[in-house]
Amino acid sequence: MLYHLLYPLHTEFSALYVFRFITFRTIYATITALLISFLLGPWLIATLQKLQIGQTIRKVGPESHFTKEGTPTMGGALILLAIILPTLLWADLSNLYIWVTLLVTAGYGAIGFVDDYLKVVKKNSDGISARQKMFWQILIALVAALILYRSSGFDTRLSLPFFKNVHPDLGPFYIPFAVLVMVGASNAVNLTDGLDGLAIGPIITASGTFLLLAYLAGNVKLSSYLQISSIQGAGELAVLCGAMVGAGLGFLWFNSYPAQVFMGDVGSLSLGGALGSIAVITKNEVVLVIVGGVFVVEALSVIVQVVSFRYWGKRVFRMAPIHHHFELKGWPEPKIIVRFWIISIILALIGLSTLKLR
Ligand code: 57M
Repeated sequence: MLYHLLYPLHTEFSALYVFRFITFRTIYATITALLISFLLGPWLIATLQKLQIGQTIRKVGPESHFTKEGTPTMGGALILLAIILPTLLWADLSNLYIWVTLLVTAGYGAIGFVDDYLKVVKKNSDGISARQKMFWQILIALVAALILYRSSGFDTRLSLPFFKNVHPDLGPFYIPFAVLVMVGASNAVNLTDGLDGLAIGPIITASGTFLLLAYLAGNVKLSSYLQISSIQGAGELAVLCGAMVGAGLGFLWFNSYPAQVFMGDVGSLSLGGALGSIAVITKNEVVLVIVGGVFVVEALSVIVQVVSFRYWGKRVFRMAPIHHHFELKGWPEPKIIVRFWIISIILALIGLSTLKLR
């Protein structure tokens, strides 16, 4: 909004020319998101506590979690606000990619909100059924994928790190592929969100990485120098990624061990969906598997555990997702969290290195 209001005035006030720069608007979107989180965080936590919107802890889980009973949840609503508002303020709102990403983020947030609301407020322990959740996730991703597919100049060729000359053209199959990436990312982040700060840490590193990747993809000179897909308009997503970094850091302030608030499905589903859609738009779906490796491993640990238990009656991990395995091995919660963060930073660096390894 500010871009549309203030940039045109640069002919009279030359200082306003700065609003043209994505870098400037990205920095201020990050700061705005941080301010929103810091200003509203304490109020939100107090309100959630007053309304008794607290987490119920399942008794089958690690004992260390029993003390977390009643911790306010649905803090993801604040994350959403701290992403959407700064994006509306600082991004170029004529950019299609911004709206597609906001559609997936807010849409998945709405699914998560209804699920949390049913579980926590209405005390319906199952929330929305897994099947219904999947239906709405696929539907929203499908709408987003169709909009992208029909947009002018959308490239249906897959971009692969390490193989600069291999670009398999998926044609219309790009649509189900994009849906898979968005739905998969959303559910993987949801599974990861089981220890204080465990999901939001890697979300911050992944958003920061995609901030850079989006900026580079949108810059004609830099993308051609790096031999990556050049996507006109993708650079604007750096502003949204900046807001994600700010919102993530602001939330971590309150979610760090011992957490004062959990994000709930409203946070985890929407953040995963946001990352998935940004990866699709910037043609970094495979890079997302590396950068979001923590989420991938968490999801794989569940698949391996379920398959092995169902077919061989044996558990591979003491408990899945894998963070529970380490908890049951006796690792203190903060140690698991920080080690997973360290791994996510290493993976982000490897993901960035693929820019040169093509
Ligand atoms: C959500 N939710 C957390 C919080 C958070 C198929 C199966 C593997 C599914 C999986 C599952 O349901 N995962 C999705 C995980 C829950 O957190 C809430 O949920 C939101 C995210 N959606 O924001 O509102 C608990 O996680 C802890 N937590 C923190 N700090 C945080 O910042 O400590 C969350 C955020 C919270 C809190 O304790 O209550 C969750 O874990 O439930 N199911 C599981 O993960 C279960 N695993 C399982 O059943 N494993 C079996 C299967 C795979 C065969 C096995 O290994 O044998 C475990 N979940 C729990 N207890 N709670 C089992 C033990």
